[in-house]
Amino acid sequence: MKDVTRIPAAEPTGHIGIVHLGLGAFHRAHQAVYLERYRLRSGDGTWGVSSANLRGGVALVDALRDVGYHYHVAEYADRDHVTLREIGVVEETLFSGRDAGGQWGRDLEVLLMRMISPDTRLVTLTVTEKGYFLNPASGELLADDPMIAADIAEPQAPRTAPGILVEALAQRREAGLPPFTVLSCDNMPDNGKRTRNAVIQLAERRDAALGEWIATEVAFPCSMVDRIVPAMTETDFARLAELGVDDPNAVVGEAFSQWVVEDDFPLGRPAWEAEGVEMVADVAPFETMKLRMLNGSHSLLAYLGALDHIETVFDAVSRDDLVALLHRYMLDEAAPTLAMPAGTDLEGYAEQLLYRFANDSLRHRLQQIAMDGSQKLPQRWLHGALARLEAGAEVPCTALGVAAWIRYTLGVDLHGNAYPVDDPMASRFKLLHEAHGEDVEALVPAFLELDAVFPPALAGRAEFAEGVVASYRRLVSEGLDGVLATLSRN
Ligand code: NAI
Ligand code: CS2
Repeated sequence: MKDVTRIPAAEPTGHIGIVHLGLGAFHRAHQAVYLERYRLRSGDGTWGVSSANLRGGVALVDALRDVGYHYHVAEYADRDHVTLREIGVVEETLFSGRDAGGQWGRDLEVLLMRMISPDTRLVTLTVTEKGYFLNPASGELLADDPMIAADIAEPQAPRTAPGILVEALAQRREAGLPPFTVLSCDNMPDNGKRTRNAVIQLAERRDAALGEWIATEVAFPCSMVDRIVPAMTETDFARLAELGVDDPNAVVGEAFSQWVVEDDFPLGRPAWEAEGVEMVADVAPFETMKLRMLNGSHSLLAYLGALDHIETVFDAVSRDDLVALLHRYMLDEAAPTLAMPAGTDLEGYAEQLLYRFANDSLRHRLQQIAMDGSQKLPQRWLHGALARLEAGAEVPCTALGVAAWIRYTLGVDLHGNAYPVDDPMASRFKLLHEAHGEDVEALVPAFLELDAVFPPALAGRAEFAEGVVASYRRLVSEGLDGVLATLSRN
């Protein structure tokens, strides 16, 4: 018998205090849930959200508008225990991407108007790691990227998240208004600092004084965000229908949720601590822990599992050998690189992660996690691996992960099944595979030379390159079973 808790939405107030960029599944199942719970408990209706998509997703924007913006979040502790929340705190949805006719910025004017309203005190973002247009390894703005070049050429008609932030801040400055606070909720290291870099470097190309003003006046707190929210599948919608929820805009996620936020909000913020938001002075230890242990493990499962045609995280952790690999990776290669506050139980955290990965109600597809590896792996594996190697330790699990990622970018798994490689650098990978084919001794170094992904200090370590070459050979010749058996013996 399912144990279902149903929680209706609070009354809408029409009072927008937050603008969000990136109306994806995570925003709807994480930030919006905290804000809905805050509104329900406190009765403070001044933090309604206007949420915009800048890249695709116009159908969702319009679908939510057509139903008065309410949608459902199903929070699964497991397949028999679910909390069904109705969310009403998102009170406006906007689209400023390119539409089917090739036109950009349908609702850009309204979006900017919202962002320069004195009521708007906070702008939050979930635009994925690539949505900041930063070099993943160095964190520098990709000024040559065509999207950023377009925003430099036409700053009043921005298309990117950094461009929209710069234009809105420029208008607030001209109007003599204090700046809103910018809170990134994406899985990037030092996500607040990186967002600040992107915005300042773009603003400086427009007006040095504007760049200076943003550098001194705008707060960009960092945050660690955590809740597993897979992309919806037909199975998910069917399960919700069984619970009496017919909602095409619904999202599912695990019951677990965490949000650790640097407390730097000059214009104020919701008093959301009672909803479990942890306000801290320094987020970095928590961010690094989560990125290296949780997301690092996710990426290991994604590339090794996808190459063996495994579909979901749940399916992957049903294999003892993959669970053993994660355990070893987390405790031997990730945890030793972390500087956590005294009393932090990293072994307990690792066990909790394995428990969360085994949540049988989530169909978290490995291919979704495998997306954008070039943007994800520096913070998930590579910075940690370099620290371990510099400490004189070995990183066999990470070397195997990197080998699996390189093989994954070929676009065909070990059983001959093809799949699309979704990554901003996919065309570059294709050229490398075409150039080197099965010559692993040449292919691996060619990938390690990608300094947008691999820190040169890591790429230059012979023992790391040799470990990746050996793992690649074993993966191709022995398959997943064989390579994991060999690793467990060493
Ligand atoms: P999603 O696919 O549902 O939504 C992605 C969002 O990013 C969409 O709004 C899309 O328009 C926007 N976007 C994509 N590329 C963009 C670009 N170049 N410029 C501007 N906007 C862009 O994905 P989801 O699940 O919402 O995840 C989004 C991000 O949230 C992740 O990349 C990650 O950083 C963060 N996150 C996700 C978690 C999850 O379990 N889904 C958990 C923790 C963090
Ligand atoms: C996942 C993350 O898609 C991915 O890369 O590793 O979205 C992961 O589910 C979240 O960070 C969990 O908080």
